[in-house]
Amino acid sequence: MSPNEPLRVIEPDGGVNGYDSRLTEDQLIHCYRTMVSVRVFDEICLKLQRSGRIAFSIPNKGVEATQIGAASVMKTSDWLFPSYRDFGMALYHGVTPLRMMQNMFGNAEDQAKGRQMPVHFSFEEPIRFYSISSPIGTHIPQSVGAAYAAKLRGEDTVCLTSFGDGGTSSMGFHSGLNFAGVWKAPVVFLCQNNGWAISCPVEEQTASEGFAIKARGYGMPGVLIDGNDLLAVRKATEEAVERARAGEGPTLIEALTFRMGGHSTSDDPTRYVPKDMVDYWAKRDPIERFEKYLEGVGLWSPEMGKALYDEVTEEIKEAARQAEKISSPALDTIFSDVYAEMPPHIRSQGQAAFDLARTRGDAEAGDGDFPL
Ligand SMILES: Cc1ncc(C[n+]2csc(CCOP(=O)(O)OP(=O)(O)O)c2C)c(N)n1
Ligand SMILES: [Mg+2]
Repeated sequence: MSPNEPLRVIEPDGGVNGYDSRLTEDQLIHCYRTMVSVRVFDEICLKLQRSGRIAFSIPNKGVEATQIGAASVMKTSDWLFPSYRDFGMALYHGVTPLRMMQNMFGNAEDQAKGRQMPVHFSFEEPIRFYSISSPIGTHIPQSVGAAYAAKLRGEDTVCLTSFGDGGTSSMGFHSGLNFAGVWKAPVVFLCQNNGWAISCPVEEQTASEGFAIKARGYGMPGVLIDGNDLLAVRKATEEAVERARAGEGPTLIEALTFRMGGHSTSDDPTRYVPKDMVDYWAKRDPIERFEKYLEGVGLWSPEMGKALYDEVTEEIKEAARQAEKISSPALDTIFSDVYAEMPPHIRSQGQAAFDLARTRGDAEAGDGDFPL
């Protein structure tokens, strides 16, 4: 697909070719722990969905290094404009698995009060994690607007905007990159080329020789990297963020990776992904790659890996247990945060609906007069 060699830092044997990530030992372990957490969160969500306890989930197996490598460069004063396959970015910056599980169950503690689909997280802290939107590519121009606004205000804010190979076919991609190029908005565009847009292979997504090359048309650098190499992702993101902070404008990064699972829990990839492709990428697992690197610098052993996996599994299972116990949002919260001042006709229609729900007993009606 892309004829140019992607940027690589971690060699197959775990050695590193001349890049200093400046990550401390603790930070390296944190990157590793977060990648493992993403994978375990997926495994547990798949079981929760298959047993009918949550409605839906989106797997990240295979793309963990791209998410975590990029997130590791961002400051908490920056903005993340993620795709639905990016929750590892939030985990990296300290969002707890419990907060994420509240969303998966859509319960009363969920940041979005159960009004979003599972996996469509939004967090205001510890990092600004923009509400994930399902319509593909819509967040791209929004992130450019946010970045440009920050620039006008003289703030030192960079937006990291992540989307897939399929996202490059959206109108948002073209208008967003064009605007960012012209106005030198401080944005890093991270295209996660994971080979598929649901069942559409990347060869049918574009007639060009790849995605990084498209940057030229918008007057910005385009960089092709190995997305399963956490340090290569970090290096390319660092350079792009530096450019953005220096007022030099946006960069488009194309990270080559692979979606090792289905598109979502509603998908069966064995019906369309060739087996030899799955085997090829199984040998290039981003977590195993990073383990080799960590082992080479004396930070990893199979025993350490097993202990960390068990610890993370228990933490995420406990988060799921707790989130499952919390009740659904009260019915009357459907109007919270919608109006500064509730229009009278909405107020009376809402009250009538909630009174009906109370009489019928077929929905949780909350525990007070509407609106609370
Ligand atoms: C505008 C729009 N069109 C179609 C869809 C249906 N859809 C959901 S995910 C998806 C594939 C996106 O693929 P990609 O951008 O490569 O991201 P990936 O899922 O591979 O991470 C599609 C077509 C949608 N959500 N929004
Ligand atoms: Mg894709």
